[in-house]
Amino acid sequence: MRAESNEYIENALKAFLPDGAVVSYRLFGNGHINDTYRIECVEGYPRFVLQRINGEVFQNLEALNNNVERVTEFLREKIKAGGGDPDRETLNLYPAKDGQKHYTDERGQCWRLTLYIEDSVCYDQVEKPEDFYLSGKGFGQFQRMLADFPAGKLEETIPDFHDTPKRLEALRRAVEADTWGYAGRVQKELEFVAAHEAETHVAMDMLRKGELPLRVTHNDTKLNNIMFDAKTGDVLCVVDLDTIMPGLSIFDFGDSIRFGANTGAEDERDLKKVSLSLELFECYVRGFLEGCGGSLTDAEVRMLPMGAKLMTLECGVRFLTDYLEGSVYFRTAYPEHNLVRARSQFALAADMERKWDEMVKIVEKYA
Ligand code: GN1
Ligand code: MG
Repeated sequence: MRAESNEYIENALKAFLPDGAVVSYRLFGNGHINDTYRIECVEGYPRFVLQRINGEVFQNLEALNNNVERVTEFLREKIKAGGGDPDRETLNLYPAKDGQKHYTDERGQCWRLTLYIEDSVCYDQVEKPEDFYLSGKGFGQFQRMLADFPAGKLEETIPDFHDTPKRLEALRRAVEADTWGYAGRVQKELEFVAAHEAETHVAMDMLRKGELPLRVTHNDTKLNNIMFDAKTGDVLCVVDLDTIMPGLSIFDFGDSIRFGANTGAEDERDLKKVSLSLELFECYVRGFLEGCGGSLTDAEVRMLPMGAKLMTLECGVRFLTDYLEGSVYFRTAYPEHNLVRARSQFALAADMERKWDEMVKIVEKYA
């Protein structure tokens, strides 16, 4: 696991908080990209979450900070206007001593501090189907809240993030380079990808033809990127706003299904445990469509199952690429971790194909 040296963490904390305010810090959460810590303070201070933003992944930190600041300010006002609690229902960036909402250390590493949301929980796997329905509603509402956010003010923090054909090109380059000599081990996976190549173009083609609208989307709608109220059980706050960019609604729908409607974990080794739960799929469809509140076009609704398959295939392709490149992008716990993840994604995509007609029928039922 990547983790920063204490000296850097403490220096970062000093940029935000007065000496003596911090009591302790510890690694927090299960994100694959940034380093995240929970900060305990002396009485009189709230608890915080400190993050070092991964500058290898996010090469344009200025754009990222702008996006997150603008979106959270916008959401704050929306939540206030709707009678909600902006301190709990969106991320709150805590300013550094110099007034900036982030701090860059002497190595150029960027840090931010947000309020820890008390009495909240998040899940790495669905425990109750109702929670998954609520997460769908939450991500749908999130998208609807941002519907009138001026998309022109958002920068692309990672260009072509969900351009699946480009992700396949990157895989091809990794196979050609075969830096670590692993390509021979993944022939079966490469065949699976090749067999699906043609359909990976479908969403980007529809976007280009104007058949799917460009919206402001979250782009990383895993179940563990939404917080629930520990007391009421209701969905509270969408987090991990680093990839908010113009995108397609079916990406947000699809990534949630990829992660949350899988009967196994994202990194399940036993592929017999990996499958699409149609029950959970249905819960999410119901929640997401409710949350979007009729704002999706017929074409978007019709393409929801395809969004799920594309995001699953694409994520598998990204894990496989990273495996071939020596696991430099996603945080891993052991050497084959990205290969295990890729295999489970492909197994899930294959199961979606077996259940395709049912998926389509479920979407039609709620459309
Ligand atoms: C990363 O940061 P985290 O763990 O929420 C990744 C997503 C992947 C996901 C796979 C910026 O998300 O795109 O879908 O891992 N984030 C980035 O679990 O690449
Ligand atoms: Mg996350």
